[in-house]
This record gives sequence, structure tokens and C-alpha cells, in this order.
Amino acid sequence: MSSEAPLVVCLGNPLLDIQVDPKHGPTYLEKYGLKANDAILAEAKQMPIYDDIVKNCEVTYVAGGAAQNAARSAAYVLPAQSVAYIGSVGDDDLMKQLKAANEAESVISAYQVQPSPAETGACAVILSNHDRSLCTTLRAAEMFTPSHLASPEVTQLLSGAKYFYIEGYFLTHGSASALEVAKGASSRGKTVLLNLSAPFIPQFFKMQLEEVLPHVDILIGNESEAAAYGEAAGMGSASLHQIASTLASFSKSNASRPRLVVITQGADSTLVASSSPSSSSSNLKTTDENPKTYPVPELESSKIIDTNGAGDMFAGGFMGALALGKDLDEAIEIGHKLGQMCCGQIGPKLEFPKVQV
Ligand code: 26A
Repeated sequence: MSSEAPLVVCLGNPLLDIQVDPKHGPTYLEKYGLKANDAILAEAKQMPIYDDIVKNCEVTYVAGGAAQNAARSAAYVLPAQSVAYIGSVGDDDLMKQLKAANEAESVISAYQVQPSPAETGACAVILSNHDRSLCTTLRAAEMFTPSHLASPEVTQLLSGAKYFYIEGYFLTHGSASALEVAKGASSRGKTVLLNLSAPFIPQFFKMQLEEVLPHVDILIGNESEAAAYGEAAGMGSASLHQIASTLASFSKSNASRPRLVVITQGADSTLVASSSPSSSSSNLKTTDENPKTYPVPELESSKIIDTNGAGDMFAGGFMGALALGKDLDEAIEIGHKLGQMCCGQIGPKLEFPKVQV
């Protein structure tokens, strides 16, 4: 580790993605009762999917875990050793693969390693057309304990960083730790980002989400996650604009900085709502257009390999750009570029050797 503390710390569930060749997609969606474009925690009926795909399909193993993908994406635009990632893993081969992927892309892995027989989490990725269905077994990831945050290595990371990124998925088991990180960072005037991650988070973990939200400066999500929040919050037929504005104006502990809510919509425009569009002198300033819309550059369908991780790469690139001091418009543009770059790769990956974005 270099003597300078990393600028960015990410917190999440480390997972190894097991991607199934799209030719098997429809069969496996049907067999395990999965929706084409969704992310879920595996229920008992889906547990056999991991052995099944490995035995019976052509699979590709790729580093995954939503916040870990975002960490690699932030690292893509930042100087070496600027990004650290915290999560819980098993002491196994899967962990070694994840650690190697982080190392190759200059992300510091600050893993809490659970003793055997705990295993590193995995995500079955069922591809069909340009959709991806994610079916996750958390295993060691959900054994994360707040004690890890108090370890000397992590304490140092948390006290030195200026940007904190938490995946909504972590709230399924680790809301106490997420709250500790967000609250601590926010009270020290640092920037806290939270990703909604999947519709089931606002749907089933609304309480945990709203507990962390006051300490969040930048909330990121996509259209279906925002809609799920709208529904859970009893907003009936509210538009995406209204839901984003409601989330932006949700109570905030650090009132010196506005909250931004960034909603992506695949190929459609990205929307940014601000709780106070013109009050900020920082690089988070928006214009009077609120929410503001940012068109997404066109991406030829033939250039898309799969969409797994595109949202994470958008979020990580966006955050990395902000950490570099870029303004909001530039940061969104970089996010779009990295999200699209990811669509041209197998799984949550970016192009190497690095291209200038
Ligand atoms: C708790 N769950 C369901 C999850 C995840 C997850 N990361 C953390 N927790 N379910 C899927 N993912 C990751 O999301 C990425 C795509 O956005 C997958 O590992 C995949 O790389």
C-alpha cells in the first residue's frame, strides 16, 4: 500500500460471477423461475443452479459483486492505489480470483476472511438477449461483522478516504455496518454514495434504506429501482422525476451539501435530481433544470456482448470522476462511457490496456 490513504472506499458483497452462455439463457430462466432482467437472492428452489450450470453449461467466471465492480471502475479513472474495497469472503479459490482481479486493476482488497468451511459468495448470471438475470448466494459475504470496521487496516482506510460507496445489496444483512460507515463519513464532511442496487432493496429493505439515506450525498439507481421505491413509499403513479425529487429531498444529516439522485435508464437519458440545484459551490452543482436530463450516447446493438455490471461501471466511473475533481456533467459523461465500455465486454469488465475516457 502506498503511504497515501486511498481516496475512495467501497463496501459490499464480494461475489464471483458465473456467467452462462446466452444459448442456455431461456432454458435456465424457465427452469429456475427467474425473470430475464432482475437480481435476487437465491431461494431454496434456486440453490441447485450453481452446480447445475457448472456441470451442464459453458460458463465464464468473472469478478463480480456490485460495489466491487464499481471499485474497479473508479480505479480505472484514478491514479493507482486510490480505491479500497471492503467485504467478507471465504478462505478459498474464489476469493483468490477476486483478489487477483482487484490487484490487476489496482484496487486494494480489505477483505474480512471467514475461516473454512465458509465459502466466498457466487452469482449465477443468466444472459438472454441483452438482459441479465442475477441469482446470488451470499455465503461468507453475509458473515460480515462490524468488528471488521474496527480493525487497524480498515480504520485507517475509513479515516483517510474522501468518497464512500455502499451498495444497497449490503443492506440485506449489513445495515448496522453500512450505517456506521455512512454516518461516520458524513459527520466528517466526506461524500457518501449509495446505490439502490435492485428493486427488491427498496421493496423489502425500505426501512434499512431510509435509515442510511440521511447520511447519503449521492443516491444512484436505475428506473426500475426508483419505481420500486415509489411503489414502496406509496407514491402510486408518480413519475420518475417525482420519485427522484422525493428521494433528493429526503432528510439529510450534512445539510451543507445538496443530495443528488442519479437515475439511469439504460439507453434512455440519465436523470439527476438535486435537493438544492444552484446553492452548491462544489463540483456537485447542477443548473436550474431540476431534475436535469443527460442523453446517453448511442451504442450499436451489435457492440453489446452483455449488460452484466454496466450499471456498476457507470456508478464507479461517475464517482471516480468526481473524486478527480470533475464537475457533474463531466462525471456523468465518464459514467456513461464506462457503462457502455462494460457492455462490450464479457461480464463486469472494462477494456485493457486502458483507453482514455
Ligand atoms: C445481495 N445480492 C443479491 C447481491 C448481488 C450482487 N452484488 C451484491 N449483492 N446480486 C448480484 N450482484 C452483482 O451485481 C453485479 C451486476 O450489477 C453481481 O455479482 C454482478 O457482478
